[in-house]
Amino acid sequence: MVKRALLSVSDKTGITEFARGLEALGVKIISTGGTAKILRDAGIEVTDVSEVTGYPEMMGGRVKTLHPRIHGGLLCLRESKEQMEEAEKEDISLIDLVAVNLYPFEITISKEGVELEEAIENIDIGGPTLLRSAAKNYRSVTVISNPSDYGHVLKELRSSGIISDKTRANLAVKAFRHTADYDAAIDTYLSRTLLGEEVLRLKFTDGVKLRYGENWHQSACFYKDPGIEGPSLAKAVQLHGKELSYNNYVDADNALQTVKELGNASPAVAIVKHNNPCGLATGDTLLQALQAAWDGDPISAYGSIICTNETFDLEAATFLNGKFIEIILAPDFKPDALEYLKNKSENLRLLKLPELREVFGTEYTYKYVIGGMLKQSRDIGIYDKWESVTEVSYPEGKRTLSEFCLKACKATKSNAVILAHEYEPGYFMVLGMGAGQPNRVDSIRKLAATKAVENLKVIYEREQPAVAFEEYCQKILSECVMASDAFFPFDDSVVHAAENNIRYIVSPGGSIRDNEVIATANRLGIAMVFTGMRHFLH
Ligand code: 93A
Repeated sequence: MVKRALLSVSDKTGITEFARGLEALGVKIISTGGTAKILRDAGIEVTDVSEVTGYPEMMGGRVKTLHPRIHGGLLCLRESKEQMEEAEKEDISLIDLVAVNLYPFEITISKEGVELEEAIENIDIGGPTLLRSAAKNYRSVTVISNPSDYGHVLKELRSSGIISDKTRANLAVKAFRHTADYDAAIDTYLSRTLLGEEVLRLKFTDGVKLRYGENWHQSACFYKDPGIEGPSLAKAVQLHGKELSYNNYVDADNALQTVKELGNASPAVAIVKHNNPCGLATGDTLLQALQAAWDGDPISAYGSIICTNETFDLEAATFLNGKFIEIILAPDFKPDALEYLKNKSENLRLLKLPELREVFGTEYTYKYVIGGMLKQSRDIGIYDKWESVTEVSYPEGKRTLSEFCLKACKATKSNAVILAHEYEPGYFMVLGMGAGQPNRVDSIRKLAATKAVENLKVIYEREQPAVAFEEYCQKILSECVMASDAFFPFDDSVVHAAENNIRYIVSPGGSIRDNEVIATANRLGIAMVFTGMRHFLH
């Protein structure tokens, strides 16, 4: 039974309707100054808190509800005979429901040029105390800390005359979470303002238990960041397939970040395996981009995660016939494509992320190391400068291909070397990639170049051009751009590039042997650009 309710809110949204609903159910309403006035003006009968406490609101409003007649009425254990007698003796009436929302501290401090005094006056003391008293006694008291819960509470009261145990428990947890967040915001602000210290606060909720972690013997959870703006896996809607695994989250996030690098101008596709894009391409159509991305490494694409910035259509879905894919992440799916893919496999996860084409809402990335957390600004941008450093000057016509190649490099684990090709005017693909090698030379010599030749073989056999493979291969390699995520410490990478007929190289530069590297490029007739921006990724 709810007989008496205390309403004290800064955000007055919906409070009149709520109070009217309570009044109609015979609930007596107690309220603080501003809230009481609004309710009275709406014709609702209200008892002032000051009438209950016998004290006026004082200290400029800093003390309103902080009184035993209020907190005794909330905290009194109904099942304790002693406490009930004590309440009676002290003339304390029980309060069964509290609706409070707090002084807008976060809004206040987000205002430009806000003074410390104003921020401090917006630290609510009585409000959190009411919420905590009511939440502590949730077995008997209902606590509402957000106007969005008024409707549900009224509905329950109307239908059963009581608030269920489950609702009271839910609302109590919500209230404690709210006061915890509120205090965290105060801590962050005052640490910075009074002490000059930065406090890292990440707010994650809705933890989803995963079946296992990176391996079967590890346990794992995924926590959503409820405040995130723009595209995020936390917002993806799963349309089909079994639940995402730990590795799925990691790889799908890489796929998302990689595709985002390529913008929205034309259909782009990233194919990710083990946190590296093994295929990446743009195209005139989604199918074309998908085919070109697939050609980047048709073997590794087995069991991969595909992300695109384009609505997934039937043509692209049909291309995947007979191919094993873990996840497709897209802004949307055409109905016939969705139907086709659903029939393709029970397990294939289809994730729709309507926000996929929006900009990312976070400027930072975080990484846990044992006993600490690393925070850094995201790796935004691809180059600081565009400096042709060789005798053969770097052709302007290779700039967009080079930019694509650098974007692929950025998304690939270090040491990363990417070979990219403009396979059709204006459309690009990764032809070979070397990722995650402790030795940069291996990334080119043993991986990127070797993979490129292997991939070209597959394309050659499919397309059957009227030239010998060797000639076909050498021509394409001579048109490719090679990007390196960091400078060349020695000239050996350039030598290996030349051995593979690579004519264009992009690297950050900045090595103490830059001169040697440039001299070797000159000797081998290679055109090279220094970008001044390194893109390590670990
Ligand atoms: O200044 S307070 O920290 N002291 C109090 O005793 C107190 N009691 C309720 N702030 C207090 N409140 C807050 O007043 C509530 O949390 C609510 O945000 C606000 C409602 O005031 P009014 O009804 O006068 O608009």
